[in-house]
Amino acid sequence: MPVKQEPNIYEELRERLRSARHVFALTGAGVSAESGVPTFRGGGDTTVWKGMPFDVISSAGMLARDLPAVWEWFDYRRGVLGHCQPNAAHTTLARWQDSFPRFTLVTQNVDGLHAAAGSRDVLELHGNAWRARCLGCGWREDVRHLDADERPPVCRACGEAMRPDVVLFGEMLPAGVFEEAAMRASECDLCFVVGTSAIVYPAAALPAEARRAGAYLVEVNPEPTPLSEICDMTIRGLAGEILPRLEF
Ligand code: BJW
Repeated sequence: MPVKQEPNIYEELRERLRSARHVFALTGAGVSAESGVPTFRGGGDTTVWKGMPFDVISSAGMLARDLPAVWEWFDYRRGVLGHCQPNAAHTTLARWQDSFPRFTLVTQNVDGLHAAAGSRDVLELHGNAWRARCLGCGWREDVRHLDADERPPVCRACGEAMRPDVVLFGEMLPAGVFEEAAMRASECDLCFVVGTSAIVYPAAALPAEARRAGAYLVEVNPEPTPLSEICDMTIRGLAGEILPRLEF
């Protein structure tokens, strides 16, 4: 199917937004890029830290081998995130939550910027870098409440080591979150896919599920992705510039 990218797409999309009953949005690292958060896969390269590609350090295997190194990586990441503010894409999506009979926001991001922009009930598929989780009893705690010199931190509930509460490669997603997202994807009539390379599963399966169920699928990304082919409309541009133009 030919993808649309003409000047009048904005008016067509505003019309679709005006009549939508359930808008569903899946976001990825690109939605936070204009806030200064590095993406994972950009310009043909992948993020590398201390000589390790991110998919090595952000993996279940690395967690098992070297938990302090994983903490060091996430301490570094939170050091960057601490200087980042939500951008116009985050604030537009936050406004949308009260603009439709139903709205669902699903993110792969662990940066917490959707909530910082005012979005409620965000389905965080890959967890949150600002939370720690006990390896023993599952107790969760805001990292900012933990001793920054203790790596790994020790759980106040049971004394076991804690880990960043994120989903690493080779790990299962939090129980129920993907299932909830998939159910909502199958119930939406307008689906936005914003700032994701759409290669990490199972998240990348959600837009196809929405389309299978009859939703109109829109991608906002400066680059093509494996999903572009099945989209009804692709808008090649930056999320922080495109989404505010869709105010209806
Ligand atoms: C802009 C922009 C701007 C730039 N505006 N856009 C099926 C087939 C093959 C493999 C698998 C499969 N099912 C599962 C797997 C294995 C694996 C997987 O998917 N691998 C693929 C890479 C092949 N999946 C998993 O392991 C998942 N677990 C799982 O499936 O459990 C069951 C299982 C267990 C064991 C074995 C098998 C199955 C878990 C995945 C967890 C992903 N975790 C990470 C790290 C989180 C922690 C951390 O932050 O370090 O999540 S990986 C990383 O990728 C991160 C992201 O959330 C995720 C997605 O990346 P995203 O958001 O798309 O970012 P980028 O950087 O890739 O793309 C940015 C995009 O933005 C680009 O397109 C730019 O163009 C665009 N952009 N500026 C708009 N201003």
